[in-house]
Parts: sequence; structure tokens; C-alpha cells
Amino acid sequence: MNTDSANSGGRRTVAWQAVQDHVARVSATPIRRWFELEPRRFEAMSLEAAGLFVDFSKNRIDAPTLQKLIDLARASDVENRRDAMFVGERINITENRSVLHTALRNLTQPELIVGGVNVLADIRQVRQQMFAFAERVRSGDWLGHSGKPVTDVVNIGIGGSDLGPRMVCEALKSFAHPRLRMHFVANIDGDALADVLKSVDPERTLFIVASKTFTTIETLTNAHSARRWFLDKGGSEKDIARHFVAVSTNRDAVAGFGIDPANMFPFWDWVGGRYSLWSSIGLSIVLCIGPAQFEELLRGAEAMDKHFRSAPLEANMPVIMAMIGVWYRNFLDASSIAVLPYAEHLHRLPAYLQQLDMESNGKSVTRDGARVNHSTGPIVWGEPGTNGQHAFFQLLHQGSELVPIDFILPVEPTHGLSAHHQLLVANCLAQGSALMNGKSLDEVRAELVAKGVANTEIDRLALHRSFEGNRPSNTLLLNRLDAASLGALIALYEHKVFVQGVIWNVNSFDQWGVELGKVVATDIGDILAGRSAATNLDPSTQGLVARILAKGK
Ligand code: G6Q
Repeated sequence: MNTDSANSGGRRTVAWQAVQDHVARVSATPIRRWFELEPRRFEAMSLEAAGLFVDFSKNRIDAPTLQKLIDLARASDVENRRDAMFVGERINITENRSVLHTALRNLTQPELIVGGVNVLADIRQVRQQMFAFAERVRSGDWLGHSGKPVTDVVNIGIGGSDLGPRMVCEALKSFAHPRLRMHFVANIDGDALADVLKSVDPERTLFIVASKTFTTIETLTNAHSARRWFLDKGGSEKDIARHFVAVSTNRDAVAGFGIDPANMFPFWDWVGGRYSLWSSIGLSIVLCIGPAQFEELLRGAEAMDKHFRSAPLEANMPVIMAMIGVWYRNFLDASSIAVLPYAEHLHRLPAYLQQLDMESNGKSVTRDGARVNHSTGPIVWGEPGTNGQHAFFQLLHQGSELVPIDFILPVEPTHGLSAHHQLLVANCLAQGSALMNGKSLDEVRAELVAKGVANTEIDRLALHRSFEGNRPSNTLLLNRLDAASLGALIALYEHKVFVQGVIWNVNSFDQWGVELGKVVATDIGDILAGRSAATNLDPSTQGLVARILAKGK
């Protein structure tokens, strides 16, 4: 196997060094100058795949540097590692698992044998079970215990069992079932559940308890409280089957909770939590948008999978986006990236991508078990435009941090307010352009002179009002925010994160930091409940516990 990745036992590789050699030269040239030096730059640095179009020409990069980055991807064995994922090799080496979320949206291949099992047959069978159930709920055929159709669906889950379905249901609101209101409860903070319970009718509410392990304390606590509420509001034990269903890999725990296993939608340990919206964890999505639209979501993702698997690295959208990210992270020292969807319904996308990216590549140990000697996953953040323009964009324009940006823009609206959409588009394109071009001191001076401002005042203000520019961005165009485009967009980011994980030589598919969170609270919970003493805690935490206990008395 080729081990020419970013860190193989702590040495810098030839391919890595070849990229490094470009830093000084490229850094000395502002992006807008590259458009003069490379006349067909927009055509060369843009790409269409799976219904998405990406313009990556507004980056601090030139053609030879991009080629060196692609060479680094090839030398890091991206192609073999990608193929290993698709065929089900156990690439999640710390949990000894395959990583097969791509199989969940494989709508065309007849079979995929992994460990002697045709996983595609299992996937398709569960999908039919989901679809049949969703059709009954959506048509009004599935009735609550007093004979009323469901009007409210409450998904109780956290992390990967919440963020994906929540984001997709928001994003595809324009395609939502008119009768069904979707609610998502994740937080252990009782306000999350209490707020939802205040607004729903127990006779018309369906709870989905979504938990891969069915051991997560937040989800189980919320689910038990919802069950108690349901019983208190007049439901009986036997009615639970009409109001509670489960999505999990843990059949015994589901039965133990009191949910009939006939109302359980299974999935498999080779689906990572943050990659699970394509599985039965997406039940809330199917209820919201219906089976046909859910299939469109899968189809969009599958189209991106096919592109990722077959396009040469030089024309491969996830690979290019990944390597541009590596360029900023490792060679130009950018510590964060901003994802700015110009689409109100994509307001949960940054939160979703935070988990996808930061949980996958927020690692400091290589796959070979050594400490990394390079930076790994960046901080991901963002908010929809245009709102952000009236807030943190200031820092993007004039701050001292380099923050590469992904603008995401649907070309056609899903509403009828075309004047709004035109302004939205104008704002998005204007920001990308202004960030790159900036405004020189001379331009500011000329503007102020034209306005008749006195020279002394011009001297005082000019620097404040100038913009150095050279702030990079990708612009991703979706035809419109529909299921297929969204599927392709999510898969694009999944694969981008995968490629970066290969370059950084980390396992993108475990999450020991999250697991830690699942256990550390138990001890303090025992102390707060008076079941044990605070003797093992550090002095700071001990002080906080004492103060909180004293206030509670
Ligand atoms: C995702 C993580 C994590 C997980 C939640 C919920 O990749 O592992 O976010 O999804 O902790 O876990 P359960 O689905 O098992 O409740």
C-alpha cells in the first residue's frame, strides 16, 4: 500500500513538500491578479457534477498549485481508500467496522456482498418497511388510540440521530406534508421536550425514538418522559404501540423500553451516526416529504457517489474541494471555514456540517497510532445569508483571520417571491466578489473626493474604509433547493471530509470524544443525586457542585 500521506511516522513526504514549494509564490499574488494571468480561469476552475455547479476560481491558488494538491491526493492513496470504503472494507479501524453509508443510497447495483451478506437486500427491505409505515401515517390510515390521524411527529434523538433528519426536514419544508408538523427533541434540558409537549395533542402525536445504540442518556430520558406524559394524558400501555416507534440497531433495548419490535426500524453498525440520515434514522424525513421525495434525496446522493467514484481526481468535485481545504488548513494556516447558505431553509446546514466535519476529522492521532505533526480538521461555522451580512461578515471583510468560505446558492426559488430571490442572488454574488476584489486606498480616496469630502477628512478615513480583498470563496450553485440537489450536496461534503481524513491520515469514522461525553456525566449525576460524595472531583468542579447543591436547598 502507498503510504505517502501527510504523516507517515512523522516524516513530510515528497508530494507534501511539492505543495509547500508553491506557498510563497502564490501568497504574493492576489486572487484577482490570477484572472489576468489565467484568462480562462473561471472555465478551468469550475465544475459541474450530480446537478451541482461549483466555482472555485475565487481561491488563492493557481493551476500548477492545484495540480500539486491533486498529486498529493493521489500519492496519499485517496483512490484506493475511496474504493475500500465503497466495497465495505473495515476502514473504521478503531471500531473494526465497515463504513457503508453509500450503500444506503445505492439504488442501482443488484447486490453488494459484505461479510457474506447482500447488504443492499437488507437495506431495501427496511426501506420498504419505512415507506409502508410512512404511507399509512401520511394518508391518515394510521390512527392514534382514539381513532384520530397523526398531526405531529416528534423525533427524539441526539447528534447523528437528530442533526441530519432535522436539517433535511427544514431544508425541504417546501415539500412537506401539509398535515404533519415535525418536531425534534435532542437536548436533555427539559425545556426542549416541555416546549414540544405543550404544543401537541397526545391523541394525534407519533414519537420516533431514534438511537443507534438505544443507550444514549439524553434520548432515553426524553423518551421515558414522553412516555410518562402520554400515559398521564390518558393513553394506556397498550396504546403505546400506536404512538411510539423506534429506530435503532439494538432490538433488545427497544423491547426493554416497551416498544413493540414490530414498530422498530433497524439499521446496522456499519452506518455511522453522522452518516445515518439515509438509513431508517431518516424515518422522520420520509414522514415529512414522502417516499418518492426521499428516493430523490437518495438519488441525488447516489449521483454524487458515482461522480466521486469515477471522475479523475483532477475533475472530481469532492476531491478538489477537499484539497483546496487542505491548502488553506495546512499551507496557509486557516483554522476555520465558513459555510454560508443563501437559503433560509438551509439554516441548519452549518450545524449539520459542524458534526460531519468536526466529529470526523477533529483527531490528533494517525491511523498508524502516532501523534499527527500537521493540523487536522478546521472549525466549521456559518449562518444563512443575507442575515450574516449584517453581523459577522465584518470580520470576513476586514478582520485579521483568513476564513475560506463556501457560498451555497439555489438558482431557482421554491417560492413565488421572485423579486426577493433576485436580491438574494445579487447579495450572494456581490459578497463573493467584494471579498475577493476588495477596495484599494486609491479607490476609496477617489470616492470620497467625488463626494466632496475635505482632504484632511479623507486622510483620516481612507484606511478604515478600504478593503484589502483577496478573501477566498467557493460558490456552489444548486438548480433549486430540492431533494435531489440536497442529496448531492450532503454527499459532496461527506466525501470532501473523507478525502481530507485520508490526507491527514486519521480515522474519520470514530468519535471517542463523543463517547467520553457519554460517560463523564454519570459520576457527577450520582453526586448531584446524593448517591456518592464529590471526593474524586477536581477542586474547581467540586466548588461548582457545592455551590449548585447549596442553591438547590
Ligand atoms: C455520530 C455520533 C453521535 C451519535 C449520538 C447519538 O456520529 O456517534 O453524534 O449519533 O451520540 O447516538 P445514538 O444514536 O446511539 O443515540
